[in-house]
Amino acid sequence: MTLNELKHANLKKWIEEAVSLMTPDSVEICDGSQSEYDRMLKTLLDAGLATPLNSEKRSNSYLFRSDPSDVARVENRTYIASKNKDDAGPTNNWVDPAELKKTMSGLYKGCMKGRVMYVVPFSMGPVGSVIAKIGVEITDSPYVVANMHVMTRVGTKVLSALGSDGFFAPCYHSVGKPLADGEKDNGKWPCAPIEQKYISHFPETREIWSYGSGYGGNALLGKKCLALRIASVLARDEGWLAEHMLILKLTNPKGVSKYVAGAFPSACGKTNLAMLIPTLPGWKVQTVGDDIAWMKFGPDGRLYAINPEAGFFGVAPGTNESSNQNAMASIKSNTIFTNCGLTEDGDIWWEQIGHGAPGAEIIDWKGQKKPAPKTDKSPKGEEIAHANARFTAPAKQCPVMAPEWEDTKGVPISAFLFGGRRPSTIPLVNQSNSWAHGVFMGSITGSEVTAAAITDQVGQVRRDPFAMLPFCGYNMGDYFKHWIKIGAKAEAEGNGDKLPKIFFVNWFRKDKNDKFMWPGYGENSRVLAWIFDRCDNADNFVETPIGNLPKPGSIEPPADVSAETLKELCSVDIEGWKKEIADVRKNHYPQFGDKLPKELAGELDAIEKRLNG
Ligand code: SAT
Ligand code: MN
Repeated sequence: MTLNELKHANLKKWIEEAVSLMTPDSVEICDGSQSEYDRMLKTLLDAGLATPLNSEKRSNSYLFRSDPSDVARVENRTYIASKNKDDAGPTNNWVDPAELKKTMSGLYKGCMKGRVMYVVPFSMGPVGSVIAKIGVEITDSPYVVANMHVMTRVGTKVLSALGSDGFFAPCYHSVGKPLADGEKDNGKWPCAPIEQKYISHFPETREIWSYGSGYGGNALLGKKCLALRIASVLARDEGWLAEHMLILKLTNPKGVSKYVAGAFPSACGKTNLAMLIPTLPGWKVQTVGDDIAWMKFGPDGRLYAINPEAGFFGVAPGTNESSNQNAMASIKSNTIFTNCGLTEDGDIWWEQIGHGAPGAEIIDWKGQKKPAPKTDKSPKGEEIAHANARFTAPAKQCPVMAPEWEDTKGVPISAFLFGGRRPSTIPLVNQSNSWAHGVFMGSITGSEVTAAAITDQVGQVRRDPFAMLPFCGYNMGDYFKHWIKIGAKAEAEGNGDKLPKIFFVNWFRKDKNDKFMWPGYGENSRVLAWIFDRCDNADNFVETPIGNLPKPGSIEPPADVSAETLKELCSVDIEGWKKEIADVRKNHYPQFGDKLPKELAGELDAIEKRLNG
């Protein structure tokens, strides 16, 4: 399709404006076909950016190596440019939208010289469903086009759904590396220096402007930018929820199923949990989504969730046949790998893949030859794969996708999980005693910082409310209020008992020797089973000052966990919690000022009183 054939006048006008600003050599409107995907990969091969993998091991799959400055989301270059600073709130970077547009227009001027401008119409959620949102991403990166093909629904079918005047979120993206006459990428990942990278959101106009990065959430604008930051604003305005949550289907030995949604910060094992293989006999987990959930109330008063994505952008290191067999099966073919190692026999490799690398040498994520590791570990600082190396794979390749994963009605959620990497204090599982208490739990979520974002805080515990700290498109205090309101609305309509039950989980407790106390992975099914029964009001809990914990004996310990360790994991560390609460009172809640809902201030007082009582 050509620009002139576009039926949507505003879309056409918006593209024309971008063309005159960015001056690409040509424009292509993406149709979403397999041949288009193949053409993108061919272009990337010709530019020396893609390495085809051994097709006997991984058919139709490619490896990319990014620039070392462009390996993860850049949180300090991510902006929420609402008209009022207060609407972005204390946890977002804010710049006046007019000023930011001026700066970025300067950068965008001529930025696509020597390149093709691809116009990517994409749908978050199944095309044409009432719940889906359409975006159009303009990009000069064929790598982004190929990834968008996997992660979203792309092409002509989206333009048809858009019609001549439908709403779309306009998304600009450029890698920020124009080419001089005759210049080619020649194997060098194009991007701009860090101080020129901008990942900007204009919530009032639903616009996204991204410049300078070609990596993951910085560049695949349907994901964190649209499906979380902009969608969270839409959800606030329209009374629904856009959350950083996996969605899984849990079936008990009697064949009864419930759906669970869980919020965990990036790189805390959402993909592993969503595809878990239970060690508990007779239980089954199937996947609906691994990263994002959009939820609305159904006519029956229950909250229904859809996964707006079509693929997985998963963390590679640590993924292996025992940690996540289903992810390993999902990435056997048609997969894009970024910043993994390359073995002598043309396959990918990463730390904790479960085996050493074959042959004598391996090529690391920076393109350097290294001795092939004999085990699946590398000394610190000498990793073969980057800690945030990723795979991009179609969801439909996952052997345990729930058949209803694309159902436009969504799936009814019975439980919400919140969690993070917490080496101390936080028990294995803890159920809130009310909706407001659950919102309180979500609001104080903390985690050790991972490599999913470029920051100097890796390893430290930081508060990451609802795992949304980097993804909330408005004032986090108002976001808490929105969650309180969702509960109040259900209560007012007599549907309070249909709200999902709320749990806080922690798979990452460590003992005094710095060893994990809980094996995690498939063994987490023991905790899921307890949660399942809790949703049916089973008598499997004890009330404590911090919430409902498992009654002794209600969770059978895994073979390598002693009864004593399990007891410790399921008890209240009163002194640790007093410190936790004092930290919330002193360092966390005050930043929200009078935006902090009184319900949460009340929960803080109440838990403090219970701990002291
Ligand atoms: O934002 S990304 O999609 O790059 C990855 C993440 O943070 O989960
Ligand atoms: Mn994520």
